[in-house]
Amino acid sequence: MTRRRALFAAVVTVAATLTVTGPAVAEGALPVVSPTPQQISRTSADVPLPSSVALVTEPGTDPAAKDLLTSVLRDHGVTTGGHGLVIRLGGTGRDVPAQAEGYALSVSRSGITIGGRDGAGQYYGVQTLRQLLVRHGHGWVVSGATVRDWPNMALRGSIEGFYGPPWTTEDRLRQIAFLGEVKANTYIYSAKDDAYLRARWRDPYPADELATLGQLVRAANAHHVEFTYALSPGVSICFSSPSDVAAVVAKFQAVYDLGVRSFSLPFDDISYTKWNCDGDQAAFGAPGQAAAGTAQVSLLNTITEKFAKTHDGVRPLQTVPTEYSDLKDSPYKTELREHLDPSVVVQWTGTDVVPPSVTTDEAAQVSTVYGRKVFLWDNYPVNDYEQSAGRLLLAPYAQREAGLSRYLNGIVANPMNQEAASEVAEFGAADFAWNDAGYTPSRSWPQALGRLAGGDPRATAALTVFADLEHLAPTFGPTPWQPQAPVLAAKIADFWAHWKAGDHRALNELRAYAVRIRDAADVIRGGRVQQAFVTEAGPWLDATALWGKAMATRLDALAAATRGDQTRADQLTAEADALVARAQAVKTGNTNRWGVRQALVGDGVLDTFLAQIREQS
Ligand code: 14T
Repeated sequence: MTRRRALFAAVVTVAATLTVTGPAVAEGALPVVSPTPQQISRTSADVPLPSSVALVTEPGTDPAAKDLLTSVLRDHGVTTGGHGLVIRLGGTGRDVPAQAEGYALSVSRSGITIGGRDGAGQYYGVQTLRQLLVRHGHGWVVSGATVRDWPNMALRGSIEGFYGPPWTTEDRLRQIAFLGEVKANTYIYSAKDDAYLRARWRDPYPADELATLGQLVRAANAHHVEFTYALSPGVSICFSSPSDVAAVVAKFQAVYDLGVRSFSLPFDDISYTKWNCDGDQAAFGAPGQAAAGTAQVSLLNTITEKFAKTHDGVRPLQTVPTEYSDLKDSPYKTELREHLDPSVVVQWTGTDVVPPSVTTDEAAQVSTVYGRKVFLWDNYPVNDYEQSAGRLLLAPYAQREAGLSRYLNGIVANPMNQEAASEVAEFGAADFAWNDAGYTPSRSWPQALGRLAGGDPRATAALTVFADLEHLAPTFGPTPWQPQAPVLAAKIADFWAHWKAGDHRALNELRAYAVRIRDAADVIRGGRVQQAFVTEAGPWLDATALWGKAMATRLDALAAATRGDQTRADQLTAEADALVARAQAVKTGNTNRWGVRQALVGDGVLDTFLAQIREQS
């Protein structure tokens, strides 16, 4: 008898009482599971979910995975009373993949088995099971699937690294739970407003702030998320000073004691060609790029030796080099390549701070330059820079090339000041980092929107219309890397083609879409959409309703003019003008570094079209 059989022997009697039918009829499409599993197939007919199940665990069962399974079942009206369908949750079994965080899951009439390579694997197996539950009549069925799954990249998640109003504790707790849901394992705490991370990096936290951090760390651990503590001493550190090195260790020790096991020392956005003390000149020579590299390497290697390698359970130290947004070799990068401890994880943002795409060629080059796989700090959907002022960035996660997992050990998305709205892009980033080869924006994005809409189909459709109007993804230059409102733009192009050919039915079609724009805000607010998103998106939703109404009214004016009723047309044009003025007056609120701005909606597409159509009516 295998170890697993022995452990499960206690429930054999329960299983035996079930009526086992002949070979199951295995047919029908499986629900979409996100992130896309490495292997998933239908191997059984769907299994009805009874109101009570027998939950069988082992001594090695992960407590977070068990809690999650219990709550998923409870949410579907199922108790774990000990009778009914058998659900086994535990450690490695025959089919469990060898990769860290991997899991195997099988669903059949004889029971459900989830085996994980480690605790995270078990937890992810349960996250997949949750997505296999499908409504059937008044109850639920479990899709008859067999899954073998593991991540392609070891580090997946987000970095709170933006400027401007920070996330609240509530935002951070919501984010951590979200990350666990999408099988992401990393939240890097690099909040620009936390003075104890940068300007006052030497100072210990006051008790209340330490308590709040502790709350976040506990939440992270409960969701299999590594709370990564990123201390940025670069602004004032004296690299050669033993007391400054001791201050870094003391700061790390304080959060280690809260349960933190992952650490970063970022050197981004500092001036690296001047020293902060005379001692550094003596220790590392005249200031310059190579000397800066030597000094940073000395700190990173010392902290690796003195802290990371001497403390139980601590992960490899991470850093953001001062040169983080290009591929070119340099004296600074040469120092890192040649002398940085090979365990240290190096971040990189791409060919620019906000690159138009990330390709495998680029990642291959940068991994050669840094002498290791790199960790992508992905500056999407962050909206703290001028080109993103007035915007929510709701386009899909895109333009990252399949195959990046050969050169990247992970991806963290730098999000918006708006936490819930960031989950749209982050969902895609987590999906891609898990399985880059299996990733398609056209499959992932609707899942992300559907999730935000709480599975409400009408609200999902309304969110899709809204997100199209918040689709522009800027770069630091004048050219966006994703266009504004591609769906609306295509509908408008189609309208003009028909209209100019004398086909006036096109007007009704486009008007129907204007009505969907007009009503999207009400549908979103009235549906099962995540409340935090509705609150964050408030001004943009208000503006969308006005723009939609203006568009419908303009089309009505065009229709009136076309049938020769110019009086009515003029009246409608005036009404539309007033609506446009009101739409343009909607402000964002002071929620970003850029302050109060116009809440932009479909800009460059919707406003342009309304101006064009005004000429014709
Ligand atoms: F360290 C980094 F990888 C990074 O991206 N740093 C900042 C980041 O905190 C910020 O959210 C992001 C988007 O604005 O860009 C980086 O900050 C910059 C970098 C610039 F080159 C801000 C302005 C710049 F001109």
